[in-house]
Amino acid sequence: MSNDTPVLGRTTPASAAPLVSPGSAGILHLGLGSFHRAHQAVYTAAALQADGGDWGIVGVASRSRAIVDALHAQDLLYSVATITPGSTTLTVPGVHTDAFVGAEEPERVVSQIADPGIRIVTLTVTENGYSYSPATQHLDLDDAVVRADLAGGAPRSAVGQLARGLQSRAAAGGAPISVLSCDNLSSNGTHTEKLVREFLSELPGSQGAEALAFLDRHVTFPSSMVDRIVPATTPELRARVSGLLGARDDVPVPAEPFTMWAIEDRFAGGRPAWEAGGAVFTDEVGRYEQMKVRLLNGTHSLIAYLGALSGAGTIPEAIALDGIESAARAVMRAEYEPSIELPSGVDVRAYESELFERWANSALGHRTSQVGTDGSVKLRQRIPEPALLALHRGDMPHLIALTVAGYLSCLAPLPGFDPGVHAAAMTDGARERLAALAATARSGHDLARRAIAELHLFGEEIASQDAFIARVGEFIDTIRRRGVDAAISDAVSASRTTTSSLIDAEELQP
Ligand code: CS2
Repeated sequence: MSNDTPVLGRTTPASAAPLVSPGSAGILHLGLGSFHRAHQAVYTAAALQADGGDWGIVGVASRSRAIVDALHAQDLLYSVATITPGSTTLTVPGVHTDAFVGAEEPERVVSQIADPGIRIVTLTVTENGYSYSPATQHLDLDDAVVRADLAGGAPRSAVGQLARGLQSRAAAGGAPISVLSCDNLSSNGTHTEKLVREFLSELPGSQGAEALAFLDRHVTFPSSMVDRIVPATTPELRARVSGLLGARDDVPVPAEPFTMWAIEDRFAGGRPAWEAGGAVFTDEVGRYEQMKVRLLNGTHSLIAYLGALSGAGTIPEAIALDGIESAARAVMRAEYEPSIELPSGVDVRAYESELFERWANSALGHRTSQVGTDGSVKLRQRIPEPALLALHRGDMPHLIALTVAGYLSCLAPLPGFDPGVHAAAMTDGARERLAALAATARSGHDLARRAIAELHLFGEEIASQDAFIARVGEFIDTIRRRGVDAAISDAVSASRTTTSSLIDAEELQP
């Protein structure tokens, strides 16, 4: 790309015309990361093209000034690169009317939520961004940021910003609004509402009362299930996109062709015609979420941890390994499938075989370290409920136990065990606490017991499941002594011979 190449922007011939003008925002979005830009923004572009409306998006990056500066330098335009091994297709959504950094201007987040022109607040702040305790599932009152937000400082947590914004909105007349979580949390709408209500209830005296009454009457929190694999952008992608576009784009977003959005249709102040982009409005969002969070995300975590331990830097490299493919099939069929109620009309075999195709998309370069990051909060969503269901019906969920063993082996290796570079690249808020436990653990079982039973890493109920904890411990020891392949093969054969297993062992074959 030569220095004369123009930067993507409204006046660049290469740019698609933006679909919105400043001042036409109806949506405030918290979490201006890649996922939002390749998912909700694309659906909103389709809605605006089909149906118009004042549904421009004001994007709030939680901390990153770099993304906000880059977007402003490009008149808030960027491209989404839909990638397969044989093709790269570009689109420029053009739906943002403004962007700013929430950590720098928290009061602006509050006043935007109070602005009657804004009728929906959407969120992609990751599983980590909801300030709840994984052990109790309630607002984390031990978190220093939550405590400061409750004490009345400019709010820094997403829940604090939502609660303070809704408080101002209630005081300013209380125009109806909806808050739409787009993160991989089960019952994400209900969960977000619970946390906002807990925040308001914790305020001293009757400070939160007006806002709580406003929530009862004019605020809805629809749940939604979002799905699109969006890896991190690389310098190589930037160069490729700029070449194809004929204009420099510093913040393109790579994404797979597959995309899905299932939403509960409960919007207090109206909504864009997102169905124009293929969104499904349904009363069965809970089922979609459960299917996706377990079959896709739960299995994704297994692939990421076992892959990293096998030396695979990317998900397609990992799933190409026979042992990991068998483990992925076994965990889906024997442990996740029995735990879900399928949405009407969904063919689970077709859904699963599509998942294997999506994971095999080698052009995406989706890293095992990206999927393995933040396991302490992600696994809390993906693992305990299906594991407990299996345990309560008398089955050991060997492959879920192996996933947890893979996670602990990556993040908290026992002394003398090196999980490799891909595990080292995973970041996790619990890493330090887990490393301290591992440093003095006498065995895999000791480590598993401390993490699950003492730290309550996966909630309270599973903390008392001794047989499960022992199985996790055995796998940690096997990984350390005989290698990850041996642990995979033990888990897959144990899963096949589980006497009360709901499925025929033959079905585990691809
Ligand atoms: C992944 C998800 O990083 C992860 O934990 O499992 O981000 C996954 O790629 C998306 O949920 C796909 O929709």
